[in-house]
Amino acid sequence: MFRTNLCSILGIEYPILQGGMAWVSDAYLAAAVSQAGGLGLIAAGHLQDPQELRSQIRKARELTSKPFGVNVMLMNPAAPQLMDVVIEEGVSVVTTGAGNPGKYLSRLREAGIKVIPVVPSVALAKRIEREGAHALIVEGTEAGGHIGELTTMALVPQVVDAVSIPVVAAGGVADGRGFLAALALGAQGVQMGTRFAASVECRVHENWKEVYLKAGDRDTVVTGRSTGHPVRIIKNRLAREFIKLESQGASLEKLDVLGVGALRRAALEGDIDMGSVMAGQVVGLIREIKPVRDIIHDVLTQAGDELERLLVLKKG
Ligand code: TUI
Repeated sequence: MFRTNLCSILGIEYPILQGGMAWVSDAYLAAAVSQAGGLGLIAAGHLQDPQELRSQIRKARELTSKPFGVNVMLMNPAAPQLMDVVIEEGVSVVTTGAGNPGKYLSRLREAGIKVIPVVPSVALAKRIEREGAHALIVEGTEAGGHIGELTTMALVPQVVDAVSIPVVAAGGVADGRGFLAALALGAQGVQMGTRFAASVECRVHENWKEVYLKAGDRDTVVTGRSTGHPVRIIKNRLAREFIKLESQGASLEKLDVLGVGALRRAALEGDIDMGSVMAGQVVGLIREIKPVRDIIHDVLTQAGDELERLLVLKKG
């Protein structure tokens, strides 16, 4: 069902990737998604100790024999050491975010690891294809966390036209309608973050999940535009104070005081007031915390139903 070439490249059943979310997606979530036929990703964005990543990878291996991946956030100062561990452990797939992974590509390829960088533009997509990526995650500004400027709807078809490797659409996808739309734009799969964070298997703090259930379409906001590192989070006291400081032209140091540790505070400690609750704009679609298996099943079923409806429309 909806099997694409991406499934063969990654050795997965369904073309659904789980976003690698720092402090949110650990070995348990990644293994659950892979076990259900998608591609789970262990996030390393928050890890400073490479040995911690090693034990996460080994944990996931205990939980599933299916392929899974690691997401390395390139702004993390520990990224080079984390890449070493990924190579030593022979993980199936690496996704990267927040930068150009060019300098790691040949080593990862030589180790037989599939590399799927997140790109926010056509220019970077073309460059990374030339450098040897196996596929690309094209992420629109609807996504949660660190984001680019263009929307998924506008960016995905432009990248699809510009490259010949498979494209995975991310940002704004949380159900079967988004999945089908992404395929219609030429993507061979989707990546979902917010939807999988709101799963039974995700070990993020319960307060975070509660926030997702209550949130509506206008409840996210972009912080950090003035710093050059825009981050979409739930509108809370932290977001309001951060944006106020930015509008007053606050220094990076001052903003850092508010921002550093904020994601950990929300995800681990459940501080949903002064913590950074990252979420995509689709958070308004999250109405239930579901098991990962049901999330994937429901996406595929809804996509099938919607496709049938469109085919009836086409017949007129
Ligand atoms: O990486 C993400 N989203 C993330 S990472 C993260 S961890 C964190 N962030 C802030 C504070 C504390 C922890 C939270 N969310 N998404 C993938 C993504 N990558 N979105 C946009 C990009 C991107 C941006 C610029 C990729 C490449 C790029 O290249 C610039 C260049 O030309 O080098």
